[in-house]
This record gives sequence, C-alpha cells and structure tokens, in this order.
Amino acid sequence: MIRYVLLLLPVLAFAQPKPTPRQLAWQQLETTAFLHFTVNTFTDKEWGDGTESPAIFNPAKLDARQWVRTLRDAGFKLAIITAKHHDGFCLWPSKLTEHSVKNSPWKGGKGDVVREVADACREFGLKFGVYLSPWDRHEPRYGTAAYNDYYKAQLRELLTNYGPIAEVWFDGAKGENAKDMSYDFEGYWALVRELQLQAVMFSDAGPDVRWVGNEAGNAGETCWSMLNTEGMAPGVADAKYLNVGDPNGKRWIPAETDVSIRPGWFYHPAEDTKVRSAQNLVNLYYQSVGRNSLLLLNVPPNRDGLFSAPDIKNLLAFRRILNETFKTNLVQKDAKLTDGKLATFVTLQANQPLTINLNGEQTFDRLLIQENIANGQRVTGGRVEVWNGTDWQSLAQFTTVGYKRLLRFPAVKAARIRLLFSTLSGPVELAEVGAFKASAGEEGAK
Ligand code: FUL
Repeated sequence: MIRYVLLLLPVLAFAQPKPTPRQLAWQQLETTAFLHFTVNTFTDKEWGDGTESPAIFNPAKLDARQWVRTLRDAGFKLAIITAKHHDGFCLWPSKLTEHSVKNSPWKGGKGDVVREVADACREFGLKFGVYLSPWDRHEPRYGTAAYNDYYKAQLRELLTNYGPIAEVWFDGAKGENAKDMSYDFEGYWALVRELQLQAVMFSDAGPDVRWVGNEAGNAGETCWSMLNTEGMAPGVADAKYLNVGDPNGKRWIPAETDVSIRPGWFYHPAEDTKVRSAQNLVNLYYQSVGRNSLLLLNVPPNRDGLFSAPDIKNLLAFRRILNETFKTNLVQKDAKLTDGKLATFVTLQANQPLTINLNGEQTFDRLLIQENIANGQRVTGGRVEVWNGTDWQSLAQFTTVGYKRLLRFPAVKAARIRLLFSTLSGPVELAEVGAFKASAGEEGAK
C-alpha cells in the first residue's frame, strides 16, 4: 500500500488544474461583446426599479444586424445580450411574465430582441450568449423560494428556444435594500449543463469564468487562471484573488474583463461625447487579452435600437490598429513557435534560456508570449533579453504568461532575443512567440 502511495506522489505533485474544452475554446475568442439594452435605455438610468411601463420600450429602428455586423467587422467573436436586467423587463416574450416586449409598442408587441440578436450572430458568425439577472426588482415572487423556479423556467426558455448558447452570465449585483433572497445557483448551473453543455458560465467566481474584480478594464499584471473556491458559497470567492488569481488554486476559473465603451453600461445621450477612443480600446486589449484574460466590451444600443456613430467609428479603428500592429511577426518562422497553435510547443526547464532569431536586424516594441494552457498555467515569471552585439541585455521582465502575455516597451533594434522562465511546477510549454512594431495608430494610447 505504502509503495503505491509513494509511486503516486510525483504524479500528484504535477496534478495541475487545466481548462475544460469549453473553457479553452472560450479563452481563444479573445475579444467578446456585451449588449446592454432595456427600459433603462429609455429612462436614462443604469438600474431600473421594476416599475417601468413596457409602453416606454419602443426602439423604432432596431436593427440587431447592424450591431452584430459592426462587431464582426471589429473582430468580436461573441455577443452577450442583457435578456433581463435588474428591472425585470424581458427582451423576449417570456410566457412567465407580462413584464416584457410583448406588452410594448415595439413591433406591435410581436418583437423578440433575443431572437433578433441570436439570428444576427448566426448570420455573421459570432457566438451568442445571454445575461439573465438573478436580482429582479419587478417580479413579486422575488424574495421567496418560488422565485428560483421562476428564474429557472426563464432560463429554460432562453436555453431551448434560441439555438446554441456559448456563455451564460450570472450577475452577482444586488442593491443594498434588495429583499433577502438566496439564489439556487447550483440548480441554475445544472440546468445550463443539461441544456447547453458547451456554454461557459460566468459569475463572480465561476463555475467556468470569474469576474476580474473591477469594471475599469484591468486584469492583474499577474493573472492566474486558477482559484480556490473551497468552503465558499457557489459563485463566491475571496475578493482579493479575483484580479490576480491564485497559483495554489485548485480549480481552473479564468478571469473575464468586462468594461464599457462608455462611462455607463446603458446608453445615455449625454455620453455620446464620452465614447472611448480607438487608442483607449487598444489599451484595454493589452490590459485584458495581453494579461491572460479576455475582453468583454460593452457597446450599448441607443433609443433607436442602433449602435451610435462614434461607437462604430472607434470600434472599427480599434481593430484596424490591432491588425496593423500584429500583422508581421518579426520572429523567424518556426514550426512550433510561430504557427499560431497552442498544441505545438517548445518544452523548457526552469531558467533554460531559449534564443530566438528575428528576421535579421529588426526594430520592435511589442512582444507576445503564449503558453500551451491546455496543460495548465505554469510560468511564474521571466525576462526577455536582447543581443547587443557583445552581450545579452535585459529588455523586459514579466510575471505570469498563461494564454497570452503582451509586453510593451520602447522600440529596440536587435537580431536576436533570449527568453528565460521560472515555473510553478513542471516544464514550461512555450506555444508562441512574436515580436512586433506597433502601428503608429497606437500613439497616444491611454
Ligand atoms: C453589474 C450590473 O449591476 C451593471 O448594471 C452591469 O450589468 C454590469 C455588467 O454588472 O453588476
């Protein structure tokens, strides 16, 4: 018996959390979009109180194809619609309540925003997700056990009538004066697994995706995809780990960076002049995707039911700049390190230097490093050096890598770089390396 235990020990030491296939597919989407839209769009509020009349919901020119086409052109791979926000108003004609689009003047009460977005996503090749707020300020059953049944029945409608769902968003927000209510998260999650096995579920602490801990668009410079949730209620984690994760975490729950293109989550006419610039959006990309997270950028449709002109302009410019920056990898072509695949990687022991040739002498100011996270996240830190003709000179240092780490530094000229890593456990599986010269369009990024 003892002998068997001893034999198992080295295996146990390397038993690291790894992503499920659905988490791995989600992480590779990189840029995803949120669509905040409801009665608040018409009342100019961020949180409705549930007393809003469906009569005010009338986005006369609503065109979900315009939203999703813009997102497609701006390189977004998934769109999540607020099917029901805290005010309880449903953007689809739910059979379970009268508080929905079916009692609004929009399309004579025959409209269904959720369907229009789902259809547009299918047409333009985006994945589709739903946000269904647990906190509901309209539904009278809220605060009683019967509300959990109501919520699950609504979830069932969304998960059975709109085709494949890639992400379900369980918002943890609840106002201070909200009625006391304990959500049956385990029951909600079981329903998602039963009806949409491929969907990832977001809540503050998973089960599949965690909150990054702020709404400013900042993943931690150190960002682990692991987290400990033992001893916590479902959907809850120690807040201090949300932004940075936990190298000792026993579960794989990567961070999602949700942030809005405007100061608010919903459309407000006064914020038409406060739309984030393309450079600002590019910066968000470096701070989220470039730090082992994923960007969930909110773009709120306006009262006509359309994306507004400044949002469209800046989204398209954001993607143009990113495409230009990352168009030419200056690293010499390599079957493993520049093939764009996580599954082909170079194995490195701790502090084993890896020299990488560029395509001759090159000027660059951005570096991309990716780990094969299919086998877990291992890099605890490292540095990049450049060969100056006589010596290796330190260029940049970093902590975690994970799915993707992007480094920005003042332009440097060199023909060779060298990478060294320290590891949490086991060898590093280095999947990709890239060196780039940033587009002039990045200048002035904030
Ligand atoms: C928060 C909500 O209270 C906001 O209104 C918004 O939906 C944001 C994404 O999550 O918790």
